[in-house]
Amino acid sequence: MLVRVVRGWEIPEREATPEAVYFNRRQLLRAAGFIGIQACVGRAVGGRGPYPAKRNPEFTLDRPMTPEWAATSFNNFYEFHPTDKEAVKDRVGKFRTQPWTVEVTGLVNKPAKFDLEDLLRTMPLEERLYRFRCVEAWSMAVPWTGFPFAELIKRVEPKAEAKFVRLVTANRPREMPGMKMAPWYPWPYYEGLRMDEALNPLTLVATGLYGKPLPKQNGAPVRLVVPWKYGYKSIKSVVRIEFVAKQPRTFWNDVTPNEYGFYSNVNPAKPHPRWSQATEKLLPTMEPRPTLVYNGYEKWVAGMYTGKEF
Ligand SMILES: Nc1nc2c(c(=O)[nH]1)N[C@H]1C(S)=C(S)[C@@H](COP(=O)(O)O)O[C@H]1N2
Ligand SMILES: [Mo]
Repeated sequence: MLVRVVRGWEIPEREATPEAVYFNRRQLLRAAGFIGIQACVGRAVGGRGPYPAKRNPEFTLDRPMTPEWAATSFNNFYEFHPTDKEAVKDRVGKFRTQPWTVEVTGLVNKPAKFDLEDLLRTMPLEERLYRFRCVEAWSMAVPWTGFPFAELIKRVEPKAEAKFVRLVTANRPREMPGMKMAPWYPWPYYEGLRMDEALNPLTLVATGLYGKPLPKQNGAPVRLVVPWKYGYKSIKSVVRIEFVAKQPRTFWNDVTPNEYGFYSNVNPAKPHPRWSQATEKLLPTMEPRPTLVYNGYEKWVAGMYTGKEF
């Protein structure tokens, strides 16, 4: 109840308050014990499973890690709220993430239905610090837990004709209140990668964040993380993975084709039709920072491209 009252005065104020001031006030509230109750409750349930996983030292950051409260309270997840990023976390309660099955179909020798618990037991989980850049120009830097997508792909043995991978999010309008608010979108959310992009060692299947299972607002229980591409390629709450011969359609490209392409590689030199991509703003201070080509992952990914796939 207290949280409700607080939100009441936060919302109008926020519109007239610079982001930095707003977020600092949240930090104060948190220190005073008004928010952050979730952390204590989580501990009491017990059984941390595979978390935290061992950190892979290959991936280091050039900026401070985003505080956990910021990365878990400022979310794009249109299925829960199509416009208010701070409302998402308060609207995920009905979403059931257990049990969870990921179906892998299409041009593979070994189609499979993976139980998430089995994946957690059998995949090589590790922690990676990655930069994450939303096309809207905010960015964060967070510790994901997960395994390389390539490990899962190996298990299903794609056929030679498989040239692309298509991924689909859960379709549960009764548990995802944002879907009904925006019925004109082509639900369920879908994304895709070229096969070499899917196999690139950077492409992670994430099941955790900050050494704990993924919060629902961040795509529980399993999502993709493609750190050199704009955030919308990192599809959340994945239920189906299909191996296909032709470049699949993608959600944002279908909604706004002149603004969002298939590749969507981060590029400071290519402005969005409605704003520049030359700088980004770090959560939660919104401090500006130059955008890096391929989000700083050129060394790992530039070899896959001719230079035109932006
Ligand atoms: N299913 C689904 N996946 C999604 C989205 C979404 O609305 N639905 N939003 C995307 C966008 S635009 C971004 S920036 C990231 C945000 O991830 P985060 O909330 O964990 O920061 O998720 C991506 N994955
Ligand atoms: Mo985004």
